[in-house]
Amino acid sequence: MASAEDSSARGHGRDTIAAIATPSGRAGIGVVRVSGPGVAEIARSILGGLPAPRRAVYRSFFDSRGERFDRGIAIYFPAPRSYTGEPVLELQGHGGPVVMQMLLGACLDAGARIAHPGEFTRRAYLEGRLDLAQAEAVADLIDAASREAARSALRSLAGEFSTAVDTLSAQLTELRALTEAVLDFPQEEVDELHLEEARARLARVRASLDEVLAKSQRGSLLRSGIHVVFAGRPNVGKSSLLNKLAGEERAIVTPVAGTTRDALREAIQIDGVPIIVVDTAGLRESPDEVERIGVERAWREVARADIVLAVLEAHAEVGPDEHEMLARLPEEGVRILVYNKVDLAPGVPAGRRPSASNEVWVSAKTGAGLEDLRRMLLEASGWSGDGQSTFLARERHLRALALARRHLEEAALQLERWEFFAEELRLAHSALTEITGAFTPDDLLGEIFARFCIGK
Ligand SMILES: Nc1nc2c(ncn2[C@@H]2O[C@H](COP(=O)(O)OP(=O)(O)OP(=O)(O)O)[C@@H](O)[C@H]2O)c(=O)[nH]1
Ligand SMILES: [Mg+2]
Repeated sequence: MASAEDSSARGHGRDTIAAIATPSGRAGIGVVRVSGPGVAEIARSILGGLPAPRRAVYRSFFDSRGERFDRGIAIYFPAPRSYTGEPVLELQGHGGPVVMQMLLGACLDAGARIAHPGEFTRRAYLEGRLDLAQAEAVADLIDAASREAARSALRSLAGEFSTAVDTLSAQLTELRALTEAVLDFPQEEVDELHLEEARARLARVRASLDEVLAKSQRGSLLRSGIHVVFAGRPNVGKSSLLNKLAGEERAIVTPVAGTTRDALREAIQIDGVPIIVVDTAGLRESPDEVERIGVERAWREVARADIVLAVLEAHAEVGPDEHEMLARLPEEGVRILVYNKVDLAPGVPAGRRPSASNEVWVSAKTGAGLEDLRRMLLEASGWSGDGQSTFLARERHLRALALARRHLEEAALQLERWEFFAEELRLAHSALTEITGAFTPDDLLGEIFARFCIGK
């Protein structure tokens, strides 16, 4: 039956691409993936015929001279119900480099060409199987460096992020329709009612946009890792705390004040959330040149921290030196006061106090209170723990959302000048549509897909 499922009915004159989809090296199995109008021909050449749709069949693989070189599984996905939306053939052979090269070579001999990085997913996007944000989520899922990043990428792949953006976009469309209707009758006075409605709708869109942006900003931390920097006077136990959080003796710990010189960074995970913790030199005036450079570096690290852990001693007075240090910490960003060595302060309980939300009493020696500190780090980074409230946004998405937001702010100022108001709405709208790819310039597409691995 020559329906849409027919192998050659789709493809729009495109060529047929093939690539080894599994990593190079030796493995039990390796997969070559083929997509395009030539799939039927390639199946005939290698397998002796096209397998039944979506069934795993066990076949011998033949090269172009009719010589058998492997046996394996073949699966045929007719268009449009395939990854790319085109006819797709997956060939699973034995996963050695020579066998895989022969399998790929057989596909090329039968008319395919080697796929560019990301070309399968690019075709999926062009065929409407995925929108752009979803296509990016494919790469993000593959590249996920932590469990939470993977979960978040999967939600984007399932379309949650795109749906949020589409909803915003639909709200804007309605508001624009209202505005354009007014513009069509320029001679009439814009009545109060229209103005009120526009104002109310604009406020709603802005609130929704802020919500999406906040979720995206939190999620983007999953990609880069949250930057947590220890800061404090010498000898308070910064390096000891870093070792405890890392679960390893990474930093040198001694009773000598001024032990740490260079900033030391460690990538850790708390509940699957990636966090970069940075140990720094104890902050004090020092005649020693090496230490002085270390202290300068410490301040630089503090300046770019997402969260500063200001370490104090639980058993000692917070004196003028400590106050001076605290006063020098940056205003913006999150600050947590960590009173270490609580084991030396009799009668002082470890952990968090209900009354002091950004303070915690811990002991790097006994481990007391550290669980509370971990929780506070997750909370301070905006991580709710259920993983539901973030989008694994890319820089590109954040920029587009922020741009849309600026245009909506501008629109709010132009509310009584309809032409300008309408123009700002249009600009906000086009920024949003770039995210899912409704209006995305070709060069941007090229840039996005070029960063994929081959075979995806
Ligand atoms: N009793 C007790 N001693 C601790 C605790 N944490 C650290 N110490 C000790 O305090 C001393 C200094 O610890 P470090 O971790 O090197 O302190 P630091 O803040 O990194 O010091 P600098 O690198 O010199 O700035 C060491 O002798 C540690 O064993 C703690 O919770 N309790
Ligand atoms: Mg140290």
